[in-house]
Amino acid sequence: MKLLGFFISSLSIHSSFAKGRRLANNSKNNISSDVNLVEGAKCLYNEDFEKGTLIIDAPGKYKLCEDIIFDPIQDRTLPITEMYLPDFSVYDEKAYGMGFFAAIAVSASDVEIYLNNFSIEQSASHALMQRFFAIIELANSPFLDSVGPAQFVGDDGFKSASKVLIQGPGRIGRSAHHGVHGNENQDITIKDVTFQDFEVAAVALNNVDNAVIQNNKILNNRHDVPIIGAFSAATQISHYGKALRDMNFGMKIKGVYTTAEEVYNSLLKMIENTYFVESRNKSPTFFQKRFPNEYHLFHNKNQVVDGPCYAFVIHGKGPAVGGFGFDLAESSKMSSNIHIKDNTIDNIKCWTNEVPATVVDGVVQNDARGAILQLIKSTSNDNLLAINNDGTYKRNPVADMQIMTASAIQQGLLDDNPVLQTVVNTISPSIVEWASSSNDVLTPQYRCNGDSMHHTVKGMNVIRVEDCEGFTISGNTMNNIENLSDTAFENCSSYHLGASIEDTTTQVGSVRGISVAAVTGYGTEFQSKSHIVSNVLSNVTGRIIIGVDVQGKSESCYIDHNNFDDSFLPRDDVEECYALRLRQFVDSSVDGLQSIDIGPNNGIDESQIEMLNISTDFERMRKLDELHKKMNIGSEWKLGGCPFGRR
Ligand SMILES: *[C@@H]1O[C@H](CO)[C@@H](O)[C@H](O)[C@H]1NC(C)=O
Ligand SMILES: *[C@@H]1O[C@H](CO)[C@@H](O)[C@H](O)[C@H]1NC(C)=O
Ligand SMILES: *[C@@H]1O[C@H](CO)[C@@H](O)[C@H](O)[C@H]1NC(C)=O
Ligand SMILES: *[C@@H]1O[C@H](CO)[C@@H](O)[C@H](O)[C@H]1NC(C)=O
Ligand SMILES: *[C@@H]1O[C@H](CO)[C@@H](O)[C@H](O)[C@H]1NC(C)=O
Ligand SMILES: *[C@@H]1O[C@H](CO)[C@@H](O)[C@H](O)[C@H]1NC(C)=O
Ligand SMILES: *[C@H]1O[C@@H](CO)[C@H](O)[C@@H](O)[C@@H]1NC(C)=O
Repeated sequence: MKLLGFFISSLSIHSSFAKGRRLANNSKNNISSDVNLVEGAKCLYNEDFEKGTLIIDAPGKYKLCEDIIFDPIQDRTLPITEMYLPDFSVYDEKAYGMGFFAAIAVSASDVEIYLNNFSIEQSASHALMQRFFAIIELANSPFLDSVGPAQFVGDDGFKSASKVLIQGPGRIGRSAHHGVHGNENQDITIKDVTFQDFEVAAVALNNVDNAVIQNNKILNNRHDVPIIGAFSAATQISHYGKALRDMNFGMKIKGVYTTAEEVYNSLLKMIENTYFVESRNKSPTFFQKRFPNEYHLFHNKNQVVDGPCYAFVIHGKGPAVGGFGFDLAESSKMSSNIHIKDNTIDNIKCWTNEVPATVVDGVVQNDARGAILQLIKSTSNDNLLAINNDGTYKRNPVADMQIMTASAIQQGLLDDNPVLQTVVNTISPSIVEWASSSNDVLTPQYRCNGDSMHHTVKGMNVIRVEDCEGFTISGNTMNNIENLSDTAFENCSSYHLGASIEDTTTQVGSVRGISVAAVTGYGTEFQSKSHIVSNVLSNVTGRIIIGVDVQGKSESCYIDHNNFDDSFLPRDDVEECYALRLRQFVDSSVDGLQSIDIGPNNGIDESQIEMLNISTDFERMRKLDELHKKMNIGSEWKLGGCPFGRR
């Protein structure tokens, strides 16, 4: 497998060399102000991305030499669900088993990428079909070993990038998840970049040491997302459907013998119809009229991602999918020395779409890829997806395929392999039996506070720093921040076990400008405090709004000169609004070494500071935190899927 990595790197370097000639002959590429910076850098063109992800696994300097649209169609004659599948003789089956997760994957040290005043983005079609994506992934895999919805780490092991510079001017555009994403990185600098049209976050780094995110400009997150998470579930499960079709699988569904081929064909048709609507730029009205079933299952009424939504996230080890941190983690699992400075963040709209998760014998029912078996939507009057009012199974091609796949796995008919892993499925035999029958009645129990993959819902957090020692968040402006979430689902029998329990009624979340949790100062002596200074938040929409939220047992932090412009108050839709929120158990005495110091220049009085007294919930809080940490270790993920789903 070592050879494979080498092969890919030589492939990418060769193609870049070939392009070098073009630069010399193209005076429009001679961007004068940058020429010194990018001297010796290899030009990147669309051609470098035709085969898929550009893998950078050796030190080097690169620059964009034209606007790049990542659209790696491999074979137009295949169904849309297979058009973009990587060539596994070139790309690692495990890392790329769920498709091209990045335009550029950097797994080396000393790499400089100059955007060179050009842009790089995912095509709208690829963004539709590949829902997990980063323009730049700072590793050879999007997840650590045994973490995530499948096993992504190949025989080469997980390799992360260090000493990476991503330098603007230039634009990092459309991405189904992140602009830049990484795990376990060191020395990452992202400067002067314009970010636009990312769905989850412009930058998300887990367990990073020494990062500078400075002077970047976020114009907006993506506001034309056509579909919700359920569409991703459809495309992912379709690959299992194809395998089941090829082995002539069939079973009773709702009392009638049904072949995998029939279900696969209907599912494919739905995906193709949705692709048609997106690729021809058809209106939602057209979508609804022409393809009502597809519209009912997949249409995104808010046109923004229906899950977690940030500008910048710094987190400890492991993916940021659980609740907010509480106790300080051990140093090796914390990010350190982070600077988020002088960024302009504008026009962020988020929709926390709570997906009620069916629970059987204490276990959340998710399919082989970790997507929830969705029986109902949390809101809207037409909310039944896979259950009828009388409690019988309601057919739809996505649920049918999830059920068939579960049944085949339970019968031992699907071997676990890197491209079609089976361990993640938790759909139980009793649910399969229910769906097979025409008149069995299910009285579902719904677990709330999770999204379509049962990630903990956390509301909106524009800048989130968590599990971190030593950070400066300064000089950032956040303007036009809008909450589009619905009210929380009411018929919950339990709540996500990884959720913050400070207030379950805020399960679809508050709007936080800056959230820090389980953070401390620089260095082990705590002599130098972390800083949250000179940030501006303005024009925020939401029911509960908090300018700066210091969560968990955070310590050693200085907060001053922040300006929360709440001149828009009072407003009917805003129920609670605080410039600053602290927990009573944190030490906020001025000048204490480990205290949270509130400076005199935040322009707020006591009425704008909320002190949460959650002492009575301490025990539960601690239990949750243990789960949170376990997840970060990664051992829980060996079971597959979201570890909380198992409890
Ligand atoms: C410059 O390169 C383009 C291809 O990028 C080619 O079509 C053109 O002929 C070249 N011009 C010269 C003067 O070499
Ligand atoms: C490119 O820029 C360099 C440095 O500014 C300049 O010397 C050179 O003439 C330029 N070349 C073209 C083709 O514009
Ligand atoms: C980048 O491009 C814009 C217009 O596309 C131009 O106004 C600007 O001067 C360029 N910046 C640099 C550094 O070349
Ligand atoms: C405030 O933000 C909302 C939504 O983001 C936007 O529609 C509105 O124009 C903004 N208002 C001002 C005064 O900028
Ligand atoms: C909640 O449960 C009640 C009683 O079972 C039912 O009448 C109501 O429709 C449910 N609401 C939703 C949103 O499912
Ligand atoms: C915090 O809440 C507990 C229990 O509700 C109460 O006993 C205690 O007095 C409260 N502390 C403060 C400072 O309000
Ligand atoms: C967004 O915030 C949530 C949680 O506070 C509320 O329940 C929603 O009603 C609110 N949505 C809108 C559109 O304001």
